[in-house]
Amino acid sequence: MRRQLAGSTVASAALAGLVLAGALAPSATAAPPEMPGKDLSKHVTGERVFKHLEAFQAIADAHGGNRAMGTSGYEASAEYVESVLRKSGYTPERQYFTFEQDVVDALALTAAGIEVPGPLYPAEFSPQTPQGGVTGPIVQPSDAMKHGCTAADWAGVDATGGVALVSRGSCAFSVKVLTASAAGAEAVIIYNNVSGPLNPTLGAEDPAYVPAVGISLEAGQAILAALADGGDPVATYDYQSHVEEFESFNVLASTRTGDPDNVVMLGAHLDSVEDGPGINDNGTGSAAILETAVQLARSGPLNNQVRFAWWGAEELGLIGSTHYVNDLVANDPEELDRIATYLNFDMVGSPNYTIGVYDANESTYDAPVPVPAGSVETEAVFTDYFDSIGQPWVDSEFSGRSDYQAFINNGIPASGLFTGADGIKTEEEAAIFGGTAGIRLDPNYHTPADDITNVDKTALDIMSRAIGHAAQKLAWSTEAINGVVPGGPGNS
Ligand code: DPN
Ligand code: ZN
Repeated sequence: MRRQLAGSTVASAALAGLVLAGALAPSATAAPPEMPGKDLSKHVTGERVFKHLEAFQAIADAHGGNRAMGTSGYEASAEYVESVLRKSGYTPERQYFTFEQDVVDALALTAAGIEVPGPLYPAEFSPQTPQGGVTGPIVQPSDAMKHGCTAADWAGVDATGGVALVSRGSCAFSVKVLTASAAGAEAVIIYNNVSGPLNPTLGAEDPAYVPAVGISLEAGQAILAALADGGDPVATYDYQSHVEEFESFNVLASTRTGDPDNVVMLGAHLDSVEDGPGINDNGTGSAAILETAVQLARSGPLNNQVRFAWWGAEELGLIGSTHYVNDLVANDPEELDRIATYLNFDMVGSPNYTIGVYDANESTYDAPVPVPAGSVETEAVFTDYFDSIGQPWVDSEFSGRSDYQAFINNGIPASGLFTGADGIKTEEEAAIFGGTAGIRLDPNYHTPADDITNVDKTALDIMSRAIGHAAQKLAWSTEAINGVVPGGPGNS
């Protein structure tokens, strides 16, 4: 029924084109059906999205400098999103969830007379220390690289009661910890072998582990320099935590029109880290889908329903999006099946940006996660758009490192856009997009400097328009992704 209606709309639009376009008429008749309504890539602009970013910045400023899970800054961010949505005719809903999380009671490391600069990352699955910490002589393996991967690396070293200082490299963190502990060490400090912090995991629990902590290469070098300077060769590592239950929520809103049996989802996490206002990460994605919702509500009837999600507690481990998907898996699997595809936007205004598209077709990166059927076609919505306007783009690894993870783990196709976080810009990328090679794509990632002054407006504009375009295109048809024909059977 609707298929015919849509067809006749297209025919008359094409006819109008024929009359107006004159000489262009022959190619116009061969063109695929045009989407009706105004072109959202012209309306979801960086300028409009930036207004929402200013609101998020003002919220952070008024609430202690961040918008993190569980804070009044998060609540105010949600209220802002909800109020904009209501003005556009949406009925936003909160989906509350609870989860358990470690709360740190004590975390400190001193070595060779210095307080070791953070961040300190207790290795995942390593035990806590007693209160007051573990104190012992600093001991290092004898291998040249200080990797400490084999018993031989510790042969001839008296590590008993010591705090082992080892470098990342050659073997798993768990092997380093077990080897040092077998040699008699009571704690292990692992420093990075490349610039930047180290957040190690030991993979699983093991009673043979001793407390272990990851530090940056720079912090490791500071310890070695202090030792060389004659600092007291003793270290104390102190770490205790306990588990607490927290509550947070997602904000969800669906278009009033469009087929609820064939839903296109757009999501962005609304929470920041505790350390900063989170304007690029992820005010940008949140603001871009908010403006997309506003503009889509004004763009006329839709074939498919579009659902927007502002996820909570992403920064604590993709918790809100995982809750949403797992809840559907457990309680309403048919509703999950109605989701045609999921588009994720996490950081779309990085100061040293690349225009990145999640590489679902694995043309550049092998994906370390499942890539559901339809993801390749979802990626193509973005890449075809960029190609059509002559905008260069690069692949960004389809890594699952954001809120699309739960969707792809449950067979929902996905893609998304990303301008970069802690990755280093290559010379090639600098040649394409400008910016500075050799430094991070977002030097302010997860710091207090991730603020409104450090968002790149060009990147934000390019990405916002692409998001508007993708929403509109998929609201028109997901046929390429899941074979559902607009207005076809079961789709009215
Ligand atoms: N998940 C990200 C965050 O919110 O911090 C950013 C990120 C995604 C970083 C993918 C690296 C790769
Ligand atoms: Zn993020």
